Amino acid sequence: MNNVFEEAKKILEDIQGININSADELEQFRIKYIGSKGLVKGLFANMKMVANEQKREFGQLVNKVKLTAEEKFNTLKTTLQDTSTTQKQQLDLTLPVNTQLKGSRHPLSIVKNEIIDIFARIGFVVAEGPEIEDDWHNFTALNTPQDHPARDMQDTFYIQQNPIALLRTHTSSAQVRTMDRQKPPIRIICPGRVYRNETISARAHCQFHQVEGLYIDKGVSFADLKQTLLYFAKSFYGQDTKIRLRPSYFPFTEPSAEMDISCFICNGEGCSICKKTGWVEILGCGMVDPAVLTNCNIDPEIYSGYAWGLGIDRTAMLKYKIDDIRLFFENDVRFIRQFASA
Ligand code: 2NL
Repeated sequence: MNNVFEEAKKILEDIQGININSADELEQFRIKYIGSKGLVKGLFANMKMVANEQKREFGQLVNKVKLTAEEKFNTLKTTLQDTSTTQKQQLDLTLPVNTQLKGSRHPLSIVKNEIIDIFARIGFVVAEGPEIEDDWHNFTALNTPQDHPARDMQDTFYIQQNPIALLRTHTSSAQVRTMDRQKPPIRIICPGRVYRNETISARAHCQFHQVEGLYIDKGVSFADLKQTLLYFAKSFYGQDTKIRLRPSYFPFTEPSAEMDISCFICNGEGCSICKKTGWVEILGCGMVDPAVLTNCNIDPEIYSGYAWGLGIDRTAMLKYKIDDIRLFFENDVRFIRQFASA
C-alpha cells in the first residue's frame, strides 16, 4: 500500500511548495485541495485501501495534509485581504475631488469663431492689427475729418505721452494696414477688441469687440455686398432669415446702410427683442468711399469694394439672450460655464 502513502506525501509537498499571489490563485488552490471534490477528500477515500495495521499512520498523514492545506488557505486569505485594505488606506483623502470639469470657451470667442468660419467658407481670411493705433490708421485714412465727433475726447482714449497714439475705436484700422501692404484682390475679416470712452452700463462698455469685413477687387458692386450679407445672415441666424437694408451714414463708406434681419425670436410677430417691429439691426455696411481707397494707394478708378462691421458683444447678447454686457468682462465661471458645448 505504499502507493497511497506516496500519493499523500506528494500532495503534502505540493501544498507546502505552492506559490499564491492573488485572490484568484487562492480560490483555485481551495477548489483543487480542500473543496468538496478536492484532493484531500480523495485521500480520505483511500483509507479503505490501507491495511488495518497502517490505518492509524495513514490517518495521521492525511490529517496533516488537510491541516496544512487549511492553514495555508486561512493565512493567505488574511494576507491578501490585508493588502487590499492597505491599498485603500494609502488613498490621500486630502486631495481635491476630481470633478472632471471640462473647460469652456468664452461666449464672445464662440460667436467670433462662428463668424470667422462662415466667411472663411467663401474665401475671406483673418487679418489682425494693434490695439494701440495712430491717428492716421484709426481716423484720417478712413476719411474721418479732423472735426468729426468720433474724434472727440469723449469717445476716444488718447495716450497722453504721444499726441497721435490712441486705443483703436474700431478694427477698420487693421483693414487700412492690410490695404497698405497688399494689392487687390483683398478679402479679409478683422476680429478684435476696440475701446470707446463710454459710461459703463448694462448696454454699453468702454471695451467691446468687433468683426469687420472688407472686399476690394475690380467690379465689386452693392449687389455683391447684399448677397454676401444675406449668405451670412442665413448661415448665422438660420436659412429662413430675411434681410433689409436701411440708408445710413459712415464717414468711410458711400453709400452706407444698416442691415436688419427678420426677428429670429418671434419670426416677425413682434416681441421685446425687435421692439414689436419684427426686425433686428445687426450690422453697418457700405461701399468703401473712394477717398479711403486713394488714402491707401488703391486707384478708385480701377477698384471698388464693400465693407461691413458688427459688434460681437451685441451679437452674442442677442444670440444667448444676455441682458448685461458687463457679464462678458467679469469672467465669473458660473456665467462662462453656461456656454460649454456638449
Ligand atoms: C458698425 C459699422 C462699419 C465699416 C464698418 C470699413 C472699413 C474700411 C473701409 C470702409 Cl477699411 N469701411 N468698415 C464700414 C461700414 C460700417 O461698421 O456699426 N460697426 C459696429
